[in-house]
Amino acid sequence: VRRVSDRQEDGVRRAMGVYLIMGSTNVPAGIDPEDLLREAIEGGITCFQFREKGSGSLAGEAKLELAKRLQAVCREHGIPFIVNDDISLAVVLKADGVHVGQDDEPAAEIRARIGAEAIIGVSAHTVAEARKALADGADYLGIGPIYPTGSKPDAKVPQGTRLLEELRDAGITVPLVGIGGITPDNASAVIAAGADGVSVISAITLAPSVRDAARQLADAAGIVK
Ligand code: TZP
Ligand code: MG
Repeated sequence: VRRVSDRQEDGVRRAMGVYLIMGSTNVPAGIDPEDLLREAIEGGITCFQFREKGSGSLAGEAKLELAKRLQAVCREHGIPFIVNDDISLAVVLKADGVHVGQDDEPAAEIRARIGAEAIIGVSAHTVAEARKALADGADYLGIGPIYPTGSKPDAKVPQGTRLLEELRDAGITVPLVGIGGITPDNASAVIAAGADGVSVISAITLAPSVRDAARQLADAAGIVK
């Protein structure tokens, strides 16, 4: 299996800490996604995923332009820029990685397109899905939804922190990030269950203070700067 090197795995694990996911539809009206991202970085996020998805989302040139702007901000600050689903976009932009779900291309095929150095994340909902993704060469797994989420209409039933615990009990040591309904109040439970970090949309994008929310999540996740 072709996976990132051990040295890179440390970087991936650290990047999972506070992993912001965002597309244009997650951003409140009147706010520039670039400004929101900058503020989240000031607050301490460690990774960013561009997820342009769902009704009202951008396509074509507008999607490409926004992706480039957000990637530039990430580069300025040394934050990994991961693209959700759109492998071609990731290749064109030379993104740091991609994140895919169970219905997307298998990681092994993605690896052939995106290159040996890129980070591949896969969403998994069962131990079997996790093992398959790892066998295919995934570098980290997204586990969830942990708690109920308002950000993904087709999300599966929330399963709490159980799968995280099961995966660690099964001896799986790869970087894991929890997702779904995670907030500064419940983030420490996700870490305690075995996650290396927390990924969030609304806890940051809809927060009264994006900076404070990111900082609180970083504290709860035990991020050491
Ligand atoms: N996958 C599982 S839950 C989810 C995704 C993309 C949405 C997470 O959004 P929020 O607002 O952090 O619950
Ligand atoms: Mg997908």
